[in-house]
Amino acid sequence: MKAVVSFQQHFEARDTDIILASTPKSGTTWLKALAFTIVNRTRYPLKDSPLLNTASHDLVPFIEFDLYFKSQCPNLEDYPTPRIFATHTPYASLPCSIKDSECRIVYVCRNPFDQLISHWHFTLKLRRENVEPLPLEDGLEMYCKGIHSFGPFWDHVLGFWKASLERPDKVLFLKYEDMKENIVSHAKRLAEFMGFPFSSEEEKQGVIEEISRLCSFESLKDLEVNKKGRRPSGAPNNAFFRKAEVGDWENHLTPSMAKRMEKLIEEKLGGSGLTFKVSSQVQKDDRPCM
Ligand code: PAP
Repeated sequence: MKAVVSFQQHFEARDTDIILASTPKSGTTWLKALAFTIVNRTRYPLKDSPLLNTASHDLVPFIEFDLYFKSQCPNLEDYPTPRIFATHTPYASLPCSIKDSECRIVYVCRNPFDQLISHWHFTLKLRRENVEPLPLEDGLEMYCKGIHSFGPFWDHVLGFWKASLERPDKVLFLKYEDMKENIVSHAKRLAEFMGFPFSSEEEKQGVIEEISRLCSFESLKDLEVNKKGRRPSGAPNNAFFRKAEVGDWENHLTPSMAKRMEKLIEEKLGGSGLTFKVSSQVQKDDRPCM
């Protein structure tokens, strides 16, 4: 909380900044890898990409956890332009300078069913030895009550969703499931939005495909740094790479748990125009979950 307050009070966005935003477990690690690699592709040839030996979370720091957690006024002047930062802070709580400047925000969201399961697994993996594992029933109960890192899921996604509708040049709203379905078209869209479009020459050479491959789950999870490395907090980097599947929730939630989630999401997001693909099967005929 202290770090978020310092971020709100002291962070001065530049017009050239790129802010990657998400609620936890929605595709942040992936988005960081893609944004960093796309923006820096002329600086680092892909075969020497820093992504090969540095965790995405070290290449693109979280403003709250990594920068303002360590210091109330971190020195952010020396970051190369464009500065790329990440945040889990909800839209309503972002500093004015982010909202008022020309800086761009990329938000990635994920269907709430898979996001819940991914978050639950993450908390199980990171829990201290003396803490009992949280039963999924209790995790769901907390989720439904809005007890969640960085606030209730629906408030988080709706804040950025509405901002993306009002200011599409400022906020790009991406969905994890769409990216899984067609990463090349999304990488292209991301590059254009960030102001680093691929040239037709690059397209012909297959650079977008190459970047998409480099940043894929399969590629990143097998890198030494992600298998063995650790976050400064001690958390293993491999905790950020589990299954990366659309619809894994079906292996965990009972029909009645799923029904409860469905009702909740309908109640919270119904009428907003925001829908999600919730399983690879449903994905085929592109039906929303509500
Ligand atoms: P964070 O918000 O704490 O940084 P985040 O990266 O958003 O976490 O979420 C981790 C999820 O993204 C994991 O999903 P899972 O639990 O369902 O498996 C992780 O496997 C997935 N993930 C990590 N890297 C990638 C990637 N390159 N492509 C697709 N999914 C990924």
